[in-house]
Amino acid sequence: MSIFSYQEQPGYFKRLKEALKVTKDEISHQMDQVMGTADSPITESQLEDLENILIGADIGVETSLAILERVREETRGRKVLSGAQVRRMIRDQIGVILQASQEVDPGTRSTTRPRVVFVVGVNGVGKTTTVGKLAHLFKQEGEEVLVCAADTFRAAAAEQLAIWAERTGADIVQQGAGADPSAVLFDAMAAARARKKDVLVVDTAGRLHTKTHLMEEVQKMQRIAAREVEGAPHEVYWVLDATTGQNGLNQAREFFKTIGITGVVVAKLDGTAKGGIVIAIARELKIPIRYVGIGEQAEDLIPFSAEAFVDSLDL
Ligand SMILES: Nc1nc2c(ncn2[C@@H]2O[C@H](COP(=O)(O)OP(=O)(O)OP(=O)(O)O)[C@@H](O)[C@H]2O)c(=O)[nH]1
Ligand SMILES: [Mg+2]
Repeated sequence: MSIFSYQEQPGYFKRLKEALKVTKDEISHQMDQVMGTADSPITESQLEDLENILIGADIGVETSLAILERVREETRGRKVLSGAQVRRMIRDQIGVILQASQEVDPGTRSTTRPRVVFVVGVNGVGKTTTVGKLAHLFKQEGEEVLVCAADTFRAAAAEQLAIWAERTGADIVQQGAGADPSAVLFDAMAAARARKKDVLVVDTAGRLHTKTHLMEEVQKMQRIAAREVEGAPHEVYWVLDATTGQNGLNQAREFFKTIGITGVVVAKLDGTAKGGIVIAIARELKIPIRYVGIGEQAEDLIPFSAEAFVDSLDL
């Protein structure tokens, strides 16, 4: 089953566009100011300004330089480019970067039952909310869902997940605060099998990559999952808070060294001017972006589409 089936969902583009509006307005507005009339030939000083606009939009220094380098190559060859042409080239470059990262993995779901999905990331990025939204999305797609409250660290975490389970009609497995997350996972995997669930979505405690024992805890959970269900965890989603911008990227690099990540979920894309981070992730991490969070409600998680993202950015 393709995980991109929701692109056809009514209002998909409209919702993505709305979430990206602040980022888009910021980039567009600044580009308009730099370019002046779209048809006059572009100068080197304008190219430098454009570079800074992209960096300011959290596309990342490395990625912004790479995008503009392609434009410069073109100007060297053809000498004179209009502002409109440059805009189009930047847009195309962004499209190529996003598309390339998506091709790292064909994006088909495991057919193993239960499919096991881990949700990991640093504190407060939106993991539990993402688990709730994923439960909703999978339910909508006709799957039976079990969620596992493996964040036993924060006292209210299981309670928060239980509310999401109730809201989405998913089953939940939880234990008391302070329980071993691997033990909760073990229970949840047994329950998922016994109740013939299609998918088990596992919420984990927030952790910093610098805390070795916490990173080892996830590795232990990965081993438990693999022992109990073939190929598990089938997905490990790393949640990034879009509002943290470049900081998130640094956290990701460290995280990915220890834990095998299969996909990125960009949460809190709504309302941030730092939406460009999506482009930096795509180019610098080379891990496919699977979903974006565009609000706090159950339906506010949409599958990522490179094409739709570029269209919505509308440069
Ligand atoms: N606007 C917006 N808010 C979001 C989104 N995703 C999560 N949030 C909010 O971000 C806050 C933190 O979300 P949680 O899901 O609790 O984050 P967490 O990573 O589980 O946090 P810890 O378990 O404490 O590490 C909550 O207030 C959520 O409602 C999103 O896509 N958009
Ligand atoms: Mg949480």
